Parts: sequence; C-alpha cells; structure tokens
Amino acid sequence: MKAYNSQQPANYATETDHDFATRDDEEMARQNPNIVITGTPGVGKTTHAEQLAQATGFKHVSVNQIVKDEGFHEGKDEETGSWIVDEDKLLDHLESLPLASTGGYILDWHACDLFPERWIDLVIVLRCDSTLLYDRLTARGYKGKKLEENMDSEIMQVLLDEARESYKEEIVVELRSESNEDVEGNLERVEQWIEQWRKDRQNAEGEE
Ligand code: DAT
Repeated sequence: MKAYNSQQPANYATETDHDFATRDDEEMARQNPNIVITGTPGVGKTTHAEQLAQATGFKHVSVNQIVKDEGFHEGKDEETGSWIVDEDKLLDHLESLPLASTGGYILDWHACDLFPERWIDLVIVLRCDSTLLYDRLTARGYKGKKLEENMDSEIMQVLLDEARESYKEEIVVELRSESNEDVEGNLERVEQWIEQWRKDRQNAEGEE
C-alpha cells in the first residue's frame, strides 16, 4: 500500500506470462471497448464519463467513489486530504467485474497506470488551461498543498506522460476540456470511435 501519488512509476500495466495466455481470448470476446478517462482532478472526467455512459449505455466506474464506498483506503493523507488508496484491494475488486470479457466500461480516475493493458482499448487524457483549472479547483474548496500539487500536475502534463508510458501510443488520446462545446465535440468523437471499433471487430471476426 502507498499514499497515492500519480508520479509513482507505472507497475501495474506491466504484463505477465499469465496476461499473455488470456489476453487474446478476452480481448476478442469483448463486444464493446473499455475506455479510461483520466486527467488531473477538475479537468472534467466525471462530466465526460457520465454523459458518455448515458449516450452509449456503457457502465461508468467512478474509481474514486469505489475507493470511498468500499473502503479501499487507509484514510486520508493529512497534508493533502487525498485518499491513501489500497491498490491491491481496488484491483481485486475491478478484477471481479466482467470488464475484460464483456467490455463496455468507462473507468474514470485521476490515474491510469493501475489498469492492466489487456483491459483497455482507449485512454482519454483530458486537459485544461491552468487558469480555468485553478478556478474549478478553488470552487471545489481545494487549497494549500492539494491545490498546488494538482496545478503542478496539470502544468507538467503528469497524467498524459503516465498514460503514454503505460499504454500503446495509438490508444492514448489527449482532448481539451474547457467548454461545454469541448464536451460535446469530444463525446461525438468518442462515439464515432466506438462505432469504428465495433466495425473493425466484426470485420476481424468475419476473417477468422
Ligand atoms: P473531474 O471528474 O475531472 O474532477 P468534473 O467533471 O467533476 O472533473 O468537473 C469539475 C468542474 O468543472 C465541474 O463543475 C464541471 C466543470 N467542467 C468540467 N469540464 C468542463 C467543460 N469542458 N466545460 C465546462 N465545464 C466543465
């Protein structure tokens, strides 16, 4: 267990022999893709994930909510007020979902290196201008070290780098989330991408 810090090295996306044995079967069985929506707190993950879930019927998994509801943590870090996440318990819980085999999940979290590569078909990293993000976070009551760390994280594109280090370059997409029009445009783009994913999958099945 560790105090959550998105700058930690990415360990969980590392594949084991077991992953290789099962990944093709599970990936090919999925009728829908699994999508990660990540980014610094306040960039608009929940806004996007909720609307995307509504538009597609996919399941929105708010990882932060699960951590809180299921108690997968050891309380809060005194200085930042962030949950000290028990990643083993969280991962066990996510493993118990039919995520890898059925697909159709939207994983919403301010980190992405926890999720094994074989689960994930698309990683969306939302980005936001720092002045706008500052306003969103202060409106949410963030201050002191917590505010500072999150601002630094966005400016230094920590989550984007983490996503690029953890997944294949071609499945990582950076999208702007500053206005309602951005949300609309992003959702349209992702829905088109899902359609294309399904077509590609059908074609691949037809060729077998
Ligand atoms: P996150 O889940 O990444 O913490 P959120 O979806 O809760 O972020 O959004 C934080 C706040 O900012 C919330 O009041 C909605 C607003 N917001 C987010 N993205 C936006 C966008 N693209 N346009 C307008 N407002 C947005």
